[in-house]
Amino acid sequence: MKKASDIRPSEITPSEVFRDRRRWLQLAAGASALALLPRGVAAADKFADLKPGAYRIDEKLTPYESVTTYNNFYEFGTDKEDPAKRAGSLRTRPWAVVVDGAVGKPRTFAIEEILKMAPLEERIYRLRCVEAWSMVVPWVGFPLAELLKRVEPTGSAKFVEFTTLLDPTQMPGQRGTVLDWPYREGLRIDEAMHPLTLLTVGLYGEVLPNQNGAPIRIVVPWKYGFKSAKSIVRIRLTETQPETTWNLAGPKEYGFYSNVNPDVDHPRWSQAKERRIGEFFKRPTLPFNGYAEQVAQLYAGMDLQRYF
Ligand SMILES: Nc1nc2c(c(=O)[nH]1)N[C@H]1C(S)=C(S)[C@@H](COP(=O)(O)O)O[C@H]1N2
Ligand SMILES: [Mo]
Repeated sequence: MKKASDIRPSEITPSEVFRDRRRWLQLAAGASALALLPRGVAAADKFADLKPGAYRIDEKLTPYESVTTYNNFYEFGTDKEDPAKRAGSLRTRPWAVVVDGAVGKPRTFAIEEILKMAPLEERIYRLRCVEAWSMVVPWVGFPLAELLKRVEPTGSAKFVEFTTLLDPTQMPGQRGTVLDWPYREGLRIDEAMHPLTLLTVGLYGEVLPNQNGAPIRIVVPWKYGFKSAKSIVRIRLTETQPETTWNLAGPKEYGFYSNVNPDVDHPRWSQAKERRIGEFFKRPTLPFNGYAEQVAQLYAGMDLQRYF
């Protein structure tokens, strides 16, 4: 690892600059600023030796404070502020992820094994919520494909299902019926194997705060945010298209594919524009959230109005 004094200014990434500023603000403001930090995020939770990953967009990062206090995580309530306030009850150790279904070598991975499975990289992705707001987040993780390869998917594996932890004692929102718990999402196998699909364990160089889906979540940057399931405990490969929570909740509003598409409106609002958190004017939404060059080929010949 490099010492701080060895790093030339040109090597310092925006997130490092931001973290330094935040550290300084904490020192300046003392305990009151520290109280804003999600529980469990301390100096020891920083990742050492993070490499800038292959995919990094050159747009202003959404501030750490917004990324960690404006969240959708219905297991902790439906208001954007609820997860940051209430997700402290989630216990992220011990944690394991079952990977099974249509695979040659089904396995349960302890979170510690996953953290050492492949080099962790920092990737700066757009996140576009179906509610027509967006963020730019420096995630930490590695391609989901790395993990899937280890369990040897069979020839009949066509889809991948992700399941969030089910435990109403830790996740108070699960005591209500706002969604059909546990939260489930799914991808086609080629989408899951695509190098952009990130198995995510951190953001801003630190372990994921609970409200962002600790200790492990998926991030699929060309799809609406709800496809990116948080705090997952199971990854199952299937032969048929899995049921998904939001599609069950509103099949006319939330399709299985849910690729970001400015030409297919939500029945109750337009998807043509989005508000970047922290900005006043809306900006146009890009097909596949700006990742068309990388992923449009996956959908060649498909009617994207029908398969929305
Ligand atoms: N288990 C679970 N995963 C979830 C959600 C949820 O409510 N529960 N919300 C989704 C939605 S709608 C979005 S926009 C993103 C938000 O991720 P973030 O809070 O890290 O920005 O998480 C997604 N993953
Ligand atoms: Mo979302």
